[in-house]
Amino acid sequence: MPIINDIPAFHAFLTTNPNSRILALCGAGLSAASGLPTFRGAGGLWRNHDATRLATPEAFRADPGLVWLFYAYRRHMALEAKPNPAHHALAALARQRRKFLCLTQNVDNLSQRAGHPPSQLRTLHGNLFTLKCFNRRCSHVEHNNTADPLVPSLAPASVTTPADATRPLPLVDADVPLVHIPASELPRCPQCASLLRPGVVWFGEQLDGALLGEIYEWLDEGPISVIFVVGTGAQVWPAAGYVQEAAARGARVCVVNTEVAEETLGPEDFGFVGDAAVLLPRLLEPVIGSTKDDGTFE
Ligand code: BJW
Ligand code: ZN
Repeated sequence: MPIINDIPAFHAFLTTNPNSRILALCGAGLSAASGLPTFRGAGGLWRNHDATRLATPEAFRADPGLVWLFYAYRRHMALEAKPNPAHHALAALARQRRKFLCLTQNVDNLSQRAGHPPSQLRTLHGNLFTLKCFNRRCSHVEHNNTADPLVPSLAPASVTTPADATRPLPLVDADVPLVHIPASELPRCPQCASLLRPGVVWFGEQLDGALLGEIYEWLDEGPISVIFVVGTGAQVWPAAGYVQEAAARGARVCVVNTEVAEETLGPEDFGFVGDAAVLLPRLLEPVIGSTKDDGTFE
């Protein structure tokens, strides 16, 4: 039986391994307390929508306006959101423990905004605020573009009136008619005039090879004491594979999620059921200290 919701047991484990290597694999649930929806499950972005119509190169080729509307909305939501105590706790852990590496599948930039040291953060699926040229022969990339709206035709995705505040993403709300945005009104590459695309990794696309190489180098540097699996369904590859990779290097798995499938955990593993924004600061308290009113740690 895994160890479920036993914070003192986890604290004892953490403090008896002060110099060990720690890995985290994070997903959309990490940002749920910041008000950003997850992908799958109740309230998920893809609940009423076929993900392959929005997050594949084929979808972009077929209707770049529809895909851009989806990402323009996500950019707007992420810009309005603030990092939550879970992002801050992981950033504080990184500052305290140089041997901690955080792999995030999230593209919302919230870990970066929480001050997570860049050398200890790997963004597996890219970033909403990176723009890339869709033309494979062109190498144009722009980082940290936070313009909102990006172009006038994407302005509808940025509208957040009080009446809209509780509305789901227009694309998944069947009552909101979809507007067709012609390609001529979408963001264009300054180098070759092809369409720009969001700098995220879509289904069927390879993750950045250099980034994967760096992660394997880190994995192979030695044993790992624990892998935190935070707010992710761990269903998407290759990200999900890092849980097994860490376990194969000795790591105990520590799942922090509103839903924990106990049967997937080993007898030495930990499961904590609840909001990552509440649990992570408590779980990490022996290393990062207790939370102060301003959200930092002492
Ligand atoms: C809370 C909470 C709270 C809620 N607190 N918790 C090997 C085997 C099988 C399939 C494949 C394979 N290799 C490749 C594939 C195909 C594919 C894949 O994995 N498919 C699976 C679905 C089966 N993978 C790929 O295509 C990848 N490319 C690749 O491998 O290239 C080589 C290759 C290509 C083709 C064939 C073979 C090899 C690329 C994957 C890219 C994924 N991209 C997306 C979109 C990014 C852009 C965007 O954001 O729009 O990334 S998909 C989407 O899923 C997004 C996420 O990062 C990712 C993971 O989702 P996540 O974060 O886990 O979210 P949810 O919603 O699933 O879960 C949220 C969790 O939080 C839940 O558990 C909740 O309970 C919990 N939660 N509130 C704590 N408050
Ligand atoms: Zn270009």
